[in-house]
Amino acid sequence: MQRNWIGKSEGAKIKFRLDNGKEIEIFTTRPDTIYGVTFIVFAPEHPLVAELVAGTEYEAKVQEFVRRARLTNKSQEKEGMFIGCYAVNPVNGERVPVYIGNFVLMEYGSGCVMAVPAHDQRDFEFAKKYGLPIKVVIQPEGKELNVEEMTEAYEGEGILVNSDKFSGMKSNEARVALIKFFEEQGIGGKAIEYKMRDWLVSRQRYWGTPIPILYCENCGIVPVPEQDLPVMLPRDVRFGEGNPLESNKSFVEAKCPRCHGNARRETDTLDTFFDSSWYFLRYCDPQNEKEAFEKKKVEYWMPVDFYIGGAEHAVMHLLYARFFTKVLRDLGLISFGEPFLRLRNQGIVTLGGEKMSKSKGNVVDPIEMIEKYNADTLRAYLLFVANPESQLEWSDKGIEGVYRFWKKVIMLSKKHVTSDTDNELGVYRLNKLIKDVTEAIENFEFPKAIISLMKFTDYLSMKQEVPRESYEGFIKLLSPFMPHTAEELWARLGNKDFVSIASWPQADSQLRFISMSYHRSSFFIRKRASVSMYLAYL
Ligand code: ANZ
Ligand code: ZN
Repeated sequence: MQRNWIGKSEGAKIKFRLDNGKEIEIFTTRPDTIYGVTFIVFAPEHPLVAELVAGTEYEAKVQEFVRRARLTNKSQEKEGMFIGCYAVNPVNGERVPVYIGNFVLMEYGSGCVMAVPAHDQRDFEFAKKYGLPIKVVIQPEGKELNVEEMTEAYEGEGILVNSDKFSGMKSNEARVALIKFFEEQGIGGKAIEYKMRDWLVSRQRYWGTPIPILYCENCGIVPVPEQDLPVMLPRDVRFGEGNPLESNKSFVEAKCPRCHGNARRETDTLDTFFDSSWYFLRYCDPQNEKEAFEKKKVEYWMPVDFYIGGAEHAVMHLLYARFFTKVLRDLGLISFGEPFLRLRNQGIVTLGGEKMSKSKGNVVDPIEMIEKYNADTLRAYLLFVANPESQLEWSDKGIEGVYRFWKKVIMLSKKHVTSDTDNELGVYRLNKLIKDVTEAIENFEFPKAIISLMKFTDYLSMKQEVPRESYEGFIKLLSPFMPHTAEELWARLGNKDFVSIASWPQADSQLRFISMSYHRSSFFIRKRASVSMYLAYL
Protein backbone atom coordinates (compact mmCIF):
# COMPACT_ATOMS: atom_id res chain seq x y z
CA MET A 1 0.00 0.00 0.00
CA GLN A 2 2.86 2.36 0.75
CA ARG A 3 4.51 1.63 -2.56
CA ASN A 4 1.25 2.40 -4.33
CA TRP A 5 0.76 5.55 -2.34
CA ILE A 6 4.22 6.83 -3.20
CA GLY A 7 3.42 5.81 -6.77
CA LYS A 8 6.80 5.96 -8.42
CA SER A 9 6.57 6.24 -12.22
CA GLU A 10 9.54 6.13 -14.54
CA GLY A 11 9.38 7.76 -17.92
CA ALA A 12 10.44 10.87 -19.79
CA LYS A 13 9.83 14.59 -19.94
CA ILE A 14 9.45 16.01 -23.43
CA LYS A 15 9.28 19.66 -24.43
CA PHE A 16 6.49 20.76 -26.75
CA ARG A 17 6.45 24.26 -28.21
CA LEU A 18 3.11 26.09 -28.27
CA ASP A 19 1.73 28.64 -30.76
CA ASN A 20 2.59 31.55 -28.51
CA GLY A 21 6.23 30.45 -28.37
CA LYS A 22 5.93 29.05 -24.85
CA GLU A 23 7.32 25.63 -24.05
CA ILE A 24 5.62 22.99 -21.96
CA GLU A 25 7.33 19.91 -20.56
CA ILE A 26 5.14 16.84 -20.66
CA PHE A 27 5.57 13.73 -18.52
CA THR A 28 4.98 10.39 -20.16
CA THR A 29 5.66 6.82 -19.20
CA ARG A 30 5.53 5.86 -22.86
CA PRO A 31 8.11 7.89 -24.80
CA ASP A 32 7.99 5.04 -27.34
CA THR A 33 4.59 6.36 -28.46
CA ILE A 34 5.78 9.92 -29.24
CA TYR A 35 5.10 9.53 -33.00
CA GLY A 36 1.47 8.66 -32.20
CA VAL A 37 0.62 11.96 -30.50
CA THR A 38 -2.46 13.51 -32.13
CA PHE A 39 -3.35 16.19 -29.56
CA ILE A 40 -2.31 17.73 -26.26
CA VAL A 41 -4.53 18.00 -23.17
CA PHE A 42 -4.10 20.44 -20.31
CA ALA A 43 -5.72 20.27 -16.89
CA PRO A 44 -8.51 22.89 -17.10
CA GLU A 45 -7.12 24.94 -14.22
CA HIS A 46 -3.55 24.98 -15.65
CA PRO A 47 -2.31 28.60 -15.44
CA LEU A 48 -1.00 28.50 -19.01
CA VAL A 49 -4.52 27.80 -20.28
CA ALA A 50 -5.86 31.14 -19.04
CA GLU A 51 -2.87 32.81 -20.66
CA LEU A 52 -3.38 31.03 -23.98
CA VAL A 53 -7.05 31.94 -24.30
CA ALA A 54 -6.85 35.46 -22.90
CA GLY A 55 -8.56 37.85 -25.30
CA THR A 56 -9.68 35.10 -27.68
CA GLU A 57 -13.15 33.81 -28.51
CA TYR A 58 -12.39 30.79 -26.30
CA GLU A 59 -11.85 32.76 -23.11
CA ALA A 60 -15.43 32.86 -21.84
CA LYS A 61 -16.14 29.23 -22.72
CA VAL A 62 -12.95 28.04 -21.01
CA GLN A 63 -13.78 30.00 -17.87
CA GLU A 64 -17.23 28.43 -17.85
CA PHE A 65 -15.71 24.96 -18.30
CA VAL A 66 -13.25 25.45 -15.43
CA ARG A 67 -16.04 26.70 -13.18
CA ARG A 68 -18.19 23.66 -13.94
CA ALA A 69 -15.29 21.24 -13.60
CA ARG A 70 -14.64 22.66 -10.15
CA LEU A 71 -18.27 22.22 -9.09
CA THR A 72 -18.80 18.69 -10.33
CA ASN A 73 -16.69 15.96 -8.85
CA LYS A 74 -14.27 14.42 -11.28
CA SER A 75 -16.80 12.45 -13.25
CA GLN A 76 -16.11 9.23 -15.10
CA GLU A 77 -17.24 10.78 -18.34
CA LYS A 78 -14.38 12.45 -20.13
CA GLU A 79 -15.06 16.02 -21.07
CA GLY A 80 -13.01 18.72 -22.65
CA MET A 81 -12.75 21.39 -25.32
CA PHE A 82 -10.40 22.78 -27.94
CA ILE A 83 -8.83 26.04 -26.77
CA GLY A 84 -7.83 27.50 -30.15
CA CYS A 85 -4.12 26.82 -30.34
CA TYR A 86 -1.63 24.21 -31.44
CA ALA A 87 1.54 22.55 -30.21
CA VAL A 88 4.43 21.12 -32.17
CA ASN A 89 5.60 17.55 -31.70
CA PRO A 90 9.39 17.96 -31.34
CA VAL A 91 10.32 14.69 -33.05
CA ASN A 92 8.45 15.17 -36.33
CA GLY A 93 7.34 18.83 -36.35
CA GLU A 94 3.66 17.85 -36.58
CA ARG A 95 1.15 20.48 -35.40
CA VAL A 96 -1.43 19.03 -33.02
CA PRO A 97 -4.45 20.75 -31.44
CA VAL A 98 -4.44 21.75 -27.77
CA TYR A 99 -7.38 20.78 -25.56
CA ILE A 100 -8.36 21.02 -21.96
CA GLY A 101 -9.80 17.87 -20.36
CA ASN A 102 -11.26 16.90 -17.00
CA PHE A 103 -9.21 13.70 -16.82
CA VAL A 104 -5.90 15.54 -16.59
CA LEU A 105 -4.77 16.30 -13.07
CA MET A 106 -3.11 19.59 -12.30
CA GLU A 107 -1.08 18.08 -9.44
CA TYR A 108 0.55 15.30 -11.43
CA GLY A 109 3.53 15.60 -13.77
CA SER A 110 3.25 18.99 -15.43
CA GLY A 111 -0.55 19.05 -15.53
CA CYS A 112 -0.50 18.31 -19.23
CA VAL A 113 -0.47 15.14 -21.34
CA MET A 114 0.62 14.24 -24.84
CA ALA A 115 -2.36 12.24 -26.02
CA VAL A 116 -1.76 8.98 -27.87
CA PRO A 117 -5.29 7.66 -28.41
CA ALA A 118 -4.18 4.44 -30.10
CA HIS A 119 -2.28 3.37 -26.99
CA ASP A 120 -3.88 5.05 -24.00
CA GLN A 121 -7.47 4.27 -23.08
CA ARG A 122 -8.32 7.69 -21.61
CA ASP A 123 -6.97 9.38 -24.73
CA PHE A 124 -8.85 6.88 -26.89
CA GLU A 125 -12.20 7.68 -25.30
CA PHE A 126 -11.48 11.39 -25.56
CA ALA A 127 -10.51 11.13 -29.22
CA LYS A 128 -13.63 9.11 -30.06
CA LYS A 129 -15.84 11.64 -28.33
CA TYR A 130 -14.32 14.69 -30.02
CA GLY A 131 -13.53 13.12 -33.40
CA LEU A 132 -9.76 13.41 -33.10
CA PRO A 133 -7.34 11.32 -35.19
CA ILE A 134 -5.99 8.03 -33.93
CA LYS A 135 -2.59 6.86 -35.11
CA VAL A 136 -1.14 3.41 -34.45
CA VAL A 137 2.57 3.41 -33.61
CA ILE A 138 2.90 0.13 -31.69
CA GLN A 139 1.97 -3.16 -33.36
CA PRO A 140 1.44 -6.10 -31.04
CA GLU A 141 3.36 -9.18 -32.10
CA GLY A 142 1.27 -11.66 -34.05
CA LYS A 143 -1.67 -9.43 -35.01
CA GLU A 144 -2.21 -6.19 -36.85
CA LEU A 145 -4.00 -3.19 -35.37
CA ASN A 146 -6.32 -1.36 -37.67
CA VAL A 147 -7.60 2.05 -36.55
CA GLU A 148 -11.07 1.57 -38.09
CA GLU A 149 -11.61 -1.67 -36.16
CA MET A 150 -10.22 -0.59 -32.79
CA THR A 151 -12.77 -0.45 -29.99
CA GLU A 152 -10.22 0.31 -27.31
CA ALA A 153 -6.61 1.42 -27.02
CA TYR A 154 -3.82 -1.11 -27.29
CA GLU A 155 -1.73 -0.38 -24.21
CA GLY A 156 0.68 -3.30 -24.37
CA GLU A 157 4.15 -3.77 -25.77
CA GLY A 158 4.99 -4.44 -29.41
CA ILE A 159 6.98 -3.27 -32.41
CA LEU A 160 7.18 0.41 -33.38
CA VAL A 161 5.61 1.49 -36.68
CA ASN A 162 5.14 4.92 -38.28
CA SER A 163 7.97 6.10 -36.08
CA ASP A 164 10.66 7.29 -38.46
CA LYS A 165 14.05 5.72 -37.74
CA PHE A 166 12.68 4.02 -34.60
CA SER A 167 10.22 1.89 -36.62
CA GLY A 168 10.93 -1.82 -36.23
CA MET A 169 12.25 -1.50 -32.69
CA LYS A 170 10.74 -3.30 -29.73
CA SER A 171 8.76 -0.86 -27.60
CA ASN A 172 10.75 -1.44 -24.42
CA GLU A 173 14.02 -0.88 -26.28
CA ALA A 174 12.59 2.11 -28.09
CA ARG A 175 11.82 3.78 -24.76
CA VAL A 176 15.52 3.75 -23.90
CA ALA A 177 16.58 4.79 -27.39
CA LEU A 178 14.07 7.66 -27.54
CA ILE A 179 15.09 9.05 -24.17
CA LYS A 180 18.67 9.08 -25.43
CA PHE A 181 17.50 10.80 -28.60
CA PHE A 182 15.58 13.47 -26.63
CA GLU A 183 18.70 14.17 -24.59
CA GLU A 184 20.87 14.49 -27.71
CA GLN A 185 18.37 16.84 -29.31
CA GLY A 186 17.94 18.87 -26.13
CA ILE A 187 14.18 18.27 -26.19
CA GLY A 188 13.80 16.18 -23.04
CA GLY A 189 15.14 13.28 -21.03
CA LYS A 190 14.54 10.67 -18.40
CA ALA A 191 12.11 11.61 -15.61
CA ILE A 192 10.64 10.11 -12.48
CA GLU A 193 7.31 11.18 -11.02
CA TYR A 194 5.69 10.36 -7.68
CA LYS A 195 1.97 10.33 -6.98
CA MET A 196 2.43 11.13 -3.33
CA ARG A 197 1.39 14.66 -2.45
CA ASP A 198 3.13 16.98 -0.08
CA TRP A 199 2.03 16.58 3.51
CA LEU A 200 0.61 19.69 5.09
CA VAL A 201 1.94 19.79 8.64
CA SER A 202 -0.05 22.80 9.85
CA ARG A 203 -3.72 23.12 10.69
CA GLN A 204 -5.95 25.99 11.69
CA ARG A 205 -7.07 24.37 14.90
CA TYR A 206 -6.69 24.94 18.59
CA TRP A 207 -5.80 21.46 19.72
CA GLY A 208 -2.52 20.83 17.95
CA THR A 209 1.02 21.45 19.09
CA PRO A 210 1.91 25.15 18.64
CA ILE A 211 4.51 25.88 15.99
CA PRO A 212 7.22 27.84 17.87
CA ILE A 213 7.65 30.67 15.39
CA LEU A 214 7.28 34.45 15.73
CA TYR A 215 6.76 37.07 13.05
CA CYS A 216 8.61 40.26 13.93
CA GLU A 217 7.83 43.58 12.27
CA ASN A 218 11.57 44.22 11.86
CA CYS A 219 13.30 40.85 11.76
CA GLY A 220 10.75 38.77 9.90
CA ILE A 221 10.45 35.08 10.80
CA VAL A 222 12.15 34.35 14.15
CA PRO A 223 12.15 30.99 15.94
CA VAL A 224 11.10 31.04 19.61
CA PRO A 225 14.36 30.72 21.60
CA GLU A 226 14.99 27.39 23.27
CA GLN A 227 14.66 28.69 26.84
CA ASP A 228 11.11 29.83 26.05
CA LEU A 229 10.00 26.39 24.89
CA PRO A 230 7.55 24.83 25.00
CA VAL A 231 5.00 27.29 23.70
CA MET A 232 1.86 26.42 25.63
CA LEU A 233 -1.66 26.71 24.31
CA PRO A 234 -3.73 29.33 26.15
CA ARG A 235 -6.53 28.12 28.43
CA ASP A 236 -8.80 31.12 27.97
CA VAL A 237 -10.07 30.31 24.50
CA ARG A 238 -13.41 31.06 23.00
CA PHE A 239 -14.61 28.67 20.31
CA GLY A 240 -16.70 30.01 17.53
CA GLU A 241 -15.51 30.49 14.04
CA GLY A 242 -12.17 29.22 12.79
CA ASN A 243 -9.06 28.88 14.90
CA PRO A 244 -9.64 30.48 18.31
CA LEU A 245 -5.91 31.15 18.67
CA GLU A 246 -6.14 33.88 16.07
CA SER A 247 -8.46 36.04 18.15
CA ASN A 248 -6.62 35.33 21.39
CA LYS A 249 -4.63 38.52 21.99
CA SER A 250 -2.56 37.27 24.92
CA PHE A 251 -1.39 34.36 22.78
CA VAL A 252 -0.83 36.18 19.52
CA GLU A 253 0.92 39.29 20.80
CA ALA A 254 4.55 38.67 21.68
CA LYS A 255 7.90 40.40 21.82
CA CYS A 256 10.67 39.63 19.35
CA PRO A 257 13.54 37.85 21.11
CA ARG A 258 16.06 39.62 18.83
CA CYS A 259 15.01 43.29 18.66
CA HIS A 260 12.39 43.30 21.45
CA GLY A 261 9.96 44.93 19.07
CA ASN A 262 6.40 43.81 18.48
CA ALA A 263 5.91 40.35 17.08
CA ARG A 264 2.99 38.08 16.26
CA ARG A 265 2.93 34.44 17.25
CA GLU A 266 2.20 31.73 14.69
CA THR A 267 -1.38 30.56 15.24
CA ASP A 268 -1.34 27.45 13.08
CA THR A 269 -0.75 24.26 15.04
CA LEU A 270 0.99 21.08 14.00
CA ASP A 271 -1.04 18.25 12.58
CA THR A 272 -1.42 15.31 14.98
CA PHE A 273 0.55 13.12 12.56
CA PHE A 274 3.52 15.22 13.47
CA ASP A 275 3.39 13.71 16.96
CA SER A 276 2.42 10.19 15.98
CA SER A 277 5.42 10.06 13.67
CA TRP A 278 7.92 9.91 16.52
CA TYR A 279 6.08 9.36 19.83
CA PHE A 280 7.59 5.87 20.05
CA LEU A 281 11.04 7.46 20.43
CA ARG A 282 9.83 9.67 23.28
CA TYR A 283 8.24 6.66 24.98
CA CYS A 284 11.75 5.27 25.42
CA ASP A 285 12.75 8.31 27.49
CA PRO A 286 9.57 10.07 28.63
CA GLN A 287 11.01 11.97 31.61
CA ASN A 288 13.82 13.66 29.72
CA GLU A 289 13.66 17.43 30.32
CA LYS A 290 16.74 18.30 28.27
CA GLU A 291 16.10 16.75 24.90
CA ALA A 292 13.52 14.81 22.98
CA PHE A 293 15.22 11.53 23.87
CA GLU A 294 18.57 10.13 24.78
CA LYS A 295 20.09 8.15 21.96
CA LYS A 296 21.25 5.36 24.25
CA LYS A 297 17.78 4.75 25.66
CA VAL A 298 16.18 4.76 22.25
CA GLU A 299 18.76 2.33 20.95
CA TYR A 300 17.99 0.00 23.84
CA TRP A 301 14.27 -0.31 23.08
CA MET A 302 13.89 0.47 19.43
CA PRO A 303 13.05 -0.54 16.74
CA VAL A 304 9.59 -1.85 17.68
CA ASP A 305 9.56 -5.63 17.18
CA PHE A 306 5.95 -5.94 16.26
CA TYR A 307 3.36 -3.36 15.38
CA ILE A 308 -0.32 -4.23 15.42
CA GLY A 309 -2.85 -1.80 14.09
CA GLY A 310 -5.56 -1.20 11.59
CA ALA A 311 -4.85 -1.19 7.86
CA GLU A 312 -6.17 2.39 7.71
CA HIS A 313 -2.81 3.52 9.09
CA ALA A 314 -0.70 1.98 6.34
CA VAL A 315 -0.24 5.01 4.15
CA MET A 316 -0.35 7.96 6.51
CA HIS A 317 0.82 7.32 10.06
CA LEU A 318 3.09 4.38 9.29
CA LEU A 319 4.65 6.04 6.27
CA TYR A 320 5.30 9.35 8.02
CA ALA A 321 6.76 7.47 10.97
CA ARG A 322 9.20 5.85 8.57
CA PHE A 323 10.12 9.23 7.06
CA PHE A 324 10.74 10.77 10.47
CA THR A 325 12.88 7.81 11.46
CA LYS A 326 14.98 8.07 8.31
CA VAL A 327 15.48 11.83 8.77
CA LEU A 328 16.50 11.37 12.41
CA ARG A 329 18.90 8.65 11.31
CA ASP A 330 20.39 10.91 8.65
CA LEU A 331 20.82 13.60 11.31
CA GLY A 332 22.76 11.08 13.41
CA LEU A 333 20.24 11.15 16.27
CA ILE A 334 19.44 7.44 15.97
CA SER A 335 21.22 4.65 14.17
CA PHE A 336 18.35 2.66 12.62
CA GLY A 337 16.25 3.52 9.61
CA GLU A 338 13.05 1.54 10.21
CA PRO A 339 10.86 2.16 13.27
CA PHE A 340 8.81 -1.04 13.07
CA LEU A 341 10.21 -4.42 12.07
CA ARG A 342 7.00 -6.40 11.67
CA LEU A 343 3.44 -5.37 11.05
CA ARG A 344 0.10 -7.08 11.39
CA ASN A 345 -3.22 -5.47 10.54
CA GLN A 346 -5.96 -6.85 12.70
CA GLY A 347 -9.25 -7.71 11.05
CA ILE A 348 -12.61 -6.30 12.00
CA VAL A 349 -15.45 -7.99 13.89
CA THR A 350 -18.68 -8.33 11.98
CA LEU A 351 -22.21 -9.39 12.89
CA GLY A 352 -24.51 -10.47 10.09
CA GLY A 353 -21.77 -9.64 7.60
CA GLU A 354 -21.57 -5.98 8.64
CA LYS A 355 -18.93 -4.25 10.67
CA MET A 356 -20.05 -3.99 14.27
CA SER A 357 -20.85 -0.41 15.05
CA LYS A 358 -22.82 1.37 17.72
CA SER A 359 -24.61 3.52 15.17
CA LYS A 360 -25.86 0.43 13.30
CA GLY A 361 -26.84 -1.21 16.54
CA ASN A 362 -25.29 -4.54 15.58
CA VAL A 363 -22.94 -4.85 18.52
CA VAL A 364 -22.38 -7.68 20.97
CA ASP A 365 -21.68 -6.32 24.42
CA PRO A 366 -18.64 -8.09 25.85
CA ILE A 367 -19.95 -7.57 29.40
CA GLU A 368 -23.06 -9.61 28.55
CA MET A 369 -20.88 -12.40 27.20
CA ILE A 370 -18.69 -12.31 30.28
CA GLU A 371 -21.73 -12.55 32.52
CA LYS A 372 -23.25 -15.38 30.52
CA TYR A 373 -20.01 -17.37 30.17
CA ASN A 374 -16.85 -15.85 31.64
CA ALA A 375 -13.99 -13.60 30.59
CA ASP A 376 -11.67 -16.48 29.68
CA THR A 377 -14.24 -18.09 27.43
CA LEU A 378 -14.84 -14.83 25.59
CA ARG A 379 -11.13 -14.18 25.23
CA ALA A 380 -10.36 -17.69 24.00
CA TYR A 381 -13.31 -17.51 21.61
CA LEU A 382 -12.03 -14.31 20.03
CA LEU A 383 -8.60 -15.88 19.58
CA PHE A 384 -10.07 -19.14 18.36
CA VAL A 385 -12.63 -18.04 15.82
CA ALA A 386 -10.25 -16.37 13.33
CA ASN A 387 -6.64 -15.44 12.75
CA PRO A 388 -5.96 -11.90 13.96
CA GLU A 389 -5.73 -10.42 10.47
CA SER A 390 -8.92 -12.03 9.18
CA GLN A 391 -12.39 -10.70 9.44
CA LEU A 392 -14.24 -12.25 12.35
CA GLU A 393 -17.95 -12.97 12.09
CA TRP A 394 -19.46 -13.21 15.54
CA SER A 395 -21.28 -16.47 16.24
CA ASP A 396 -23.16 -17.54 19.34
CA LYS A 397 -22.60 -21.19 18.42
CA GLY A 398 -18.86 -20.61 18.24
CA ILE A 399 -18.64 -19.25 21.73
CA GLU A 400 -20.69 -22.22 23.01
CA GLY A 401 -18.03 -24.53 21.63
CA VAL A 402 -15.25 -22.71 23.41
CA TYR A 403 -17.34 -22.69 26.59
CA ARG A 404 -17.51 -26.50 26.41
CA PHE A 405 -13.74 -26.58 26.13
CA TRP A 406 -13.47 -24.37 29.21
CA LYS A 407 -15.76 -26.73 31.15
CA LYS A 408 -13.59 -29.69 30.11
CA VAL A 409 -10.55 -27.91 31.52
CA ILE A 410 -12.42 -27.43 34.81
CA MET A 411 -13.42 -31.12 34.85
CA LEU A 412 -9.83 -32.07 34.22
CA SER A 413 -8.73 -30.05 37.23
CA LYS A 414 -10.84 -32.29 39.48
CA LYS A 415 -8.64 -35.30 38.68
CA HIS A 416 -5.92 -36.47 40.95
CA VAL A 417 -2.48 -35.16 40.00
CA THR A 418 0.39 -37.61 40.43
CA SER A 419 4.07 -36.93 40.63
CA ASP A 420 4.83 -39.65 38.04
CA THR A 421 5.84 -38.64 34.55
CA ASP A 422 3.66 -39.78 31.69
CA ASN A 423 4.57 -42.78 29.55
CA GLU A 424 6.92 -42.22 26.64
CA LEU A 425 4.22 -41.38 24.16
CA GLY A 426 2.64 -39.02 26.68
CA VAL A 427 5.97 -37.27 27.15
CA TYR A 428 6.20 -37.00 23.42
CA ARG A 429 2.71 -35.54 23.23
CA LEU A 430 3.54 -32.89 25.79
CA ASN A 431 6.67 -32.03 23.88
CA LYS A 432 4.73 -31.73 20.65
CA LEU A 433 2.15 -29.54 22.38
CA ILE A 434 4.87 -27.19 23.59
CA LYS A 435 6.31 -26.96 20.12
CA ASP A 436 2.97 -26.47 18.37
CA VAL A 437 1.57 -23.85 20.74
CA THR A 438 4.84 -21.91 20.85
CA GLU A 439 5.14 -21.85 17.07
CA ALA A 440 1.50 -20.97 16.58
CA ILE A 441 1.82 -18.03 18.95
CA GLU A 442 4.95 -16.81 17.23
CA ASN A 443 3.20 -17.04 13.86
CA PHE A 444 0.06 -15.34 15.14
CA GLU A 445 -2.01 -18.47 14.48
CA PHE A 446 -3.98 -18.54 17.70
CA PRO A 447 -6.75 -20.83 16.48
CA LYS A 448 -4.11 -23.48 15.79
CA ALA A 449 -2.71 -23.13 19.31
CA ILE A 450 -6.16 -23.51 20.86
CA ILE A 451 -6.97 -26.58 18.76
CA SER A 452 -3.76 -28.20 20.05
CA LEU A 453 -4.76 -27.34 23.62
CA MET A 454 -8.24 -28.81 23.05
CA LYS A 455 -6.78 -32.08 21.79
CA PHE A 456 -4.40 -32.28 24.68
CA THR A 457 -7.27 -31.69 27.12
CA ASP A 458 -9.11 -34.65 25.57
CA TYR A 459 -5.98 -36.73 25.91
CA LEU A 460 -5.44 -35.92 29.59
CA SER A 461 -9.16 -36.37 30.28
CA MET A 462 -8.93 -40.03 29.25
CA LYS A 463 -6.50 -40.73 32.06
CA GLN A 464 -7.49 -41.86 35.55
CA GLU A 465 -4.84 -39.63 37.07
CA VAL A 466 -2.88 -36.82 35.44
CA PRO A 467 0.90 -36.67 35.59
CA ARG A 468 2.02 -33.38 37.15
CA GLU A 469 4.64 -32.55 34.54
CA SER A 470 2.13 -32.77 31.70
CA TYR A 471 -0.54 -30.94 33.64
CA GLU A 472 1.73 -28.06 34.64
CA GLY A 473 3.02 -27.71 31.10
CA PHE A 474 -0.54 -27.63 29.84
CA ILE A 475 -1.55 -24.89 32.29
CA LYS A 476 1.42 -22.77 31.26
CA LEU A 477 0.51 -23.09 27.60
CA LEU A 478 -3.14 -22.42 28.34
CA SER A 479 -2.46 -19.26 30.31
CA PRO A 480 -2.15 -16.80 27.39
CA PHE A 481 -5.60 -17.87 26.22
CA MET A 482 -7.42 -18.38 29.53
CA PRO A 483 -5.35 -16.43 32.02
CA HIS A 484 -7.76 -16.36 34.98
CA THR A 485 -8.48 -20.05 34.81
CA ALA A 486 -4.82 -20.90 34.38
CA GLU A 487 -3.83 -18.85 37.43
CA GLU A 488 -6.48 -20.54 39.52
CA LEU A 489 -5.41 -24.04 38.51
CA TRP A 490 -1.77 -23.13 38.97
CA ALA A 491 -2.42 -21.90 42.51
CA ARG A 492 -4.39 -25.07 43.34
CA LEU A 493 -1.31 -27.08 42.46
CA GLY A 494 0.42 -25.30 45.32
CA ASN A 495 2.49 -22.87 43.29
CA LYS A 496 3.21 -19.60 45.07
CA ASP A 497 3.97 -17.40 42.05
CA PHE A 498 1.78 -16.55 39.09
CA VAL A 499 1.82 -18.88 36.10
CA SER A 500 2.04 -15.77 33.92
CA ILE A 501 5.56 -15.18 35.18
CA ALA A 502 6.61 -18.84 35.24
CA SER A 503 9.16 -19.85 32.61
CA TRP A 504 7.69 -20.83 29.25
CA PRO A 505 8.11 -24.57 28.64
CA GLN A 506 10.82 -25.56 26.18
CA ALA A 507 10.34 -28.22 23.52
CA ASP A 508 13.05 -30.85 23.46
CA SER A 509 14.23 -31.37 19.91
CA GLN A 510 16.03 -34.60 20.90
CA LEU A 511 12.78 -36.07 22.02
CA ARG A 512 11.23 -35.24 18.73
CA PHE A 513 14.02 -37.04 17.01
CA ILE A 514 13.58 -40.19 19.06
CA SER A 515 9.88 -40.17 18.55
CA MET A 516 10.34 -39.92 14.80
CA SER A 517 11.71 -43.43 14.88
CA TYR A 518 8.48 -44.61 16.51
CA HIS A 519 6.82 -43.82 13.25
CA ARG A 520 8.73 -46.45 11.44
CA SER A 521 8.39 -49.04 14.13
CA SER A 522 4.68 -49.64 14.04
CA PHE A 523 5.05 -52.74 16.15
CA PHE A 524 6.51 -50.69 18.96
CA ILE A 525 3.70 -48.21 18.72
CA ARG A 526 1.02 -50.81 18.92
CA LYS A 527 2.49 -52.08 22.10
CA ARG A 528 2.59 -48.73 23.71
CA ALA A 529 -0.50 -46.95 22.68
CA SER A 530 -3.83 -47.39 21.15
CA VAL A 531 -4.17 -46.88 17.43
CA SER A 532 -6.40 -43.91 17.98
CA MET A 533 -3.74 -42.23 20.04
CA TYR A 534 -1.22 -42.85 17.35
CA LEU A 535 -3.47 -41.31 14.73
CA ALA A 536 -4.14 -38.32 16.90
CA TYR A 537 -0.44 -37.89 17.41
CA LEU A 538 0.21 -38.08 13.70
C1 ANZ B 1 1.56 9.45 -23.34
C2 ANZ B 1 1.10 8.08 -23.25
C3 ANZ B 1 0.95 7.17 -24.26
C4 ANZ B 1 0.81 7.72 -21.95
C5 ANZ B 1 0.54 5.89 -23.92
C6 ANZ B 1 0.39 6.48 -21.58
C7 ANZ B 1 0.24 5.57 -22.62
P1 ANZ B 1 1.38 6.87 -14.51
O1 ANZ B 1 1.80 5.51 -14.94
O2 ANZ B 1 0.22 6.88 -13.60
O3 ANZ B 1 2.53 7.71 -14.03
N1 ANZ B 1 -0.38 11.66 -17.57
C8 ANZ B 1 0.72 12.40 -17.38
N2 ANZ B 1 0.45 13.48 -16.61
C9 ANZ B 1 -0.87 13.40 -16.31
C10 ANZ B 1 -1.76 14.21 -15.56
N3 ANZ B 1 -1.35 15.34 -14.98
N4 ANZ B 1 -3.04 13.83 -15.43
C11 ANZ B 1 -3.47 12.70 -16.03
N5 ANZ B 1 -2.69 11.90 -16.76
C12 ANZ B 1 -1.39 12.23 -16.90
O4 ANZ B 1 0.78 7.59 -15.81
C13 ANZ B 1 1.61 8.30 -16.67
C14 ANZ B 1 0.80 8.60 -17.88
O5 ANZ B 1 -0.37 9.33 -17.48
C15 ANZ B 1 1.56 9.45 -18.84
O6 ANZ B 1 2.01 8.69 -19.94
C16 ANZ B 1 0.44 10.33 -19.43
O7 ANZ B 1 -0.04 9.58 -20.51
C17 ANZ B 1 -0.55 10.43 -18.35
F1 ANZ B 1 0.40 5.02 -24.89
O8 ANZ B 1 1.77 9.85 -22.00
B1 ANZ B 1 1.11 8.90 -21.04
ZN1 ZN C 1 12.70 41.49 15.71
